[in-house]
Amino acid sequence: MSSEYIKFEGILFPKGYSIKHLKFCRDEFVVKNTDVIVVTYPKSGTNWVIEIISLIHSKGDTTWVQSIPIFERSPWVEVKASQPLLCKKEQNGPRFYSSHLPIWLFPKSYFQSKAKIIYVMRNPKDVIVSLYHFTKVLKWSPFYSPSAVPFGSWFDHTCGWLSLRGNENFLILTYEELLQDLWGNVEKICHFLGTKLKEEEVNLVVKNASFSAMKANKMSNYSILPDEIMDHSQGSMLRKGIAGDWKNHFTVAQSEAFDKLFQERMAELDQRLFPWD
Ligand code: PPS
Repeated sequence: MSSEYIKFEGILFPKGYSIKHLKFCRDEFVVKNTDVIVVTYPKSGTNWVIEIISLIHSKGDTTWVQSIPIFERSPWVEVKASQPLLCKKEQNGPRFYSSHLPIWLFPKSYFQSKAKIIYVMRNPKDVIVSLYHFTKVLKWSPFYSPSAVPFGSWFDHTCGWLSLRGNENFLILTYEELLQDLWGNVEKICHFLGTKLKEEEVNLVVKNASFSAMKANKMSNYSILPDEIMDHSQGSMLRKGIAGDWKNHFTVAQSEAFDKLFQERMAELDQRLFPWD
């Protein structure tokens, strides 16, 4: 496993990122009013929401999600390989892209735009479990320590982005609520995007964005990435797809220590923002 990584503005990034492209992204990338951006801390359900918005865009039809890789349908804006694609991307309707950046490294032009952001959160205990397993699969991941995780602290990331809550172009979703009520959340996303779908189209989106459908779709499950990037023998991007797997990994002491930290860092915020246990 590679231990290469870069640091930009004190934040750790895996291989595949560069300071030049992170700077371009923050200072020069031009966000358009019609853009739809999925923003997350890693392992929070990014690909799930990309699949959902792809399917909403195609009214539940699977042609697009089964023919174009998910990372081309919604490229990562901060990744060097994505930027030329996004800068020339002229598609019918909005541009879709994704980001794991903390708010202070995000394209500055966003803050003068009407672009729509969907911010997806997940129980940070499940985030770290998912990241732990994915680190074994993704050869670009360095070994992480508690003080050095990719994209910085979950607390800083979450508090930063939650400062935008209440803005009409900013929708907050949680992984746990998607699991509990995918139908209701697809409707919520349609409403946010201003897309009207018939009931049978919503049903198709729900069916085709399920864990099993995504796991079976080679354009969404990352199995097409070459062995230089992913060690497919170690697992897959779509691993378990459940809430609460942390209970199989954390000791009681680790869980209590984390809860204490969570209280210290998040006490000021409305706890209904965090619907997990
Ligand atoms: S990444 O690498 O940061 O972009 O990963 P991300 O997509 O944010 O998160 C990966 C986790 O999301 C789970 N996942 C899903 N869960 C339920 N249903 C669907 N359709 C789905 N698609 C992705 C995926 O399994 C990872 O979670 P874990 O806990 O590892 O299974």
